[in-house]
Amino acid sequence: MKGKYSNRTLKKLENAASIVICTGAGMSAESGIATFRDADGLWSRFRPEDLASEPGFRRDPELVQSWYQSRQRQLRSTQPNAGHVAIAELEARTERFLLVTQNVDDLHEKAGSRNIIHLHGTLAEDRCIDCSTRPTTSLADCAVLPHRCTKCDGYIRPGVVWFGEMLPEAAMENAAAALDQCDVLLSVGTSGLVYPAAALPGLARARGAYTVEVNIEPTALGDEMDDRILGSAATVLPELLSTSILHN
Ligand code: BV8
Ligand code: ZN
Repeated sequence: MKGKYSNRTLKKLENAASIVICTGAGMSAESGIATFRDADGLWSRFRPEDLASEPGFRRDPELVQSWYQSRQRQLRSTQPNAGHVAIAELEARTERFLLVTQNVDDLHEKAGSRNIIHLHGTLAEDRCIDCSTRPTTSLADCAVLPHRCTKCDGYIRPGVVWFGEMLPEAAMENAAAALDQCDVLLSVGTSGLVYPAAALPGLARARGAYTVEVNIEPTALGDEMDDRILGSAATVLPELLSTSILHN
């Protein structure tokens, strides 16, 4: 295994006092959650604007609610993979660590990660699109759609950030602050097409961080990084981040 990863990357990881890991949909692929842009991805069946945007939601609330309902229900029987676990274990032994995810699933939490920023919200916090009231029944538990607010009869939406919506208040600020002084940034399982999330690795590099991409295929984001590791999250991360490889 030793020869599999560049010594420079191993050294950087071994000596890093501060690490930021950015994850995308590829992180959850081996847990059975479809990515957005791979051949069988979520977007291959729908256009993002039609589902993951407020105009798309208002055009067809029931279609969008059913899409999120099925994604929420899927999470109930979905487990984190070895990549999620490796990230949580690394966090436990790193002085300063931040996980910045574009994913709206709860697999990093299920694997034990603590210091997480969900740049695009999560599937766990439905709310009324008009009065923001949190419903007592989630979309996943709603027997008959459309699911409406008991207070104002507005439609219930998922607590995710849609295209054209601002990210959560402090999300980018906190992520950028962590990048300011991180020694190593790992970008895992993202095509790097969605902004402002896709700008984070470049920010880190500009501030002196050593940046590494882990992906099953090369991406434009990875072209700008110090190292690129071709492989899957659930295979590479347990090896790359294992104490055996980093401390001998
Ligand atoms: C905003 C939540 C300010 C919902 C999501 C033109 C140019 C630049 C920007 C824009 C533009 N026009 C509009 C914009 C802004 C827009 C944007 O970036 N659009 C893109 C499409 C060009 N961004 C926004 O609107 C953001 N807000 O900018 O606010 C503003 C306000 C008002 C008006 C204007 C601007 C909000 C974006 C958030 C959208 N919400 N998700 C939900 O999940 O339902 S996006 C969603 O898609 C994800 O959260 C994630 O961000 C993105 C998916 O990307 P990835 O995670 O990278 O997944 P993908 O499938 O693409 O790639 C998977 C990768 O994994 C692949 O590389 C694959 O090879 C790899 N992989 C697969 N398996 C594995 C693997 N790797 C490792 N191991 C494996 N096993
Ligand atoms: Zn309401």
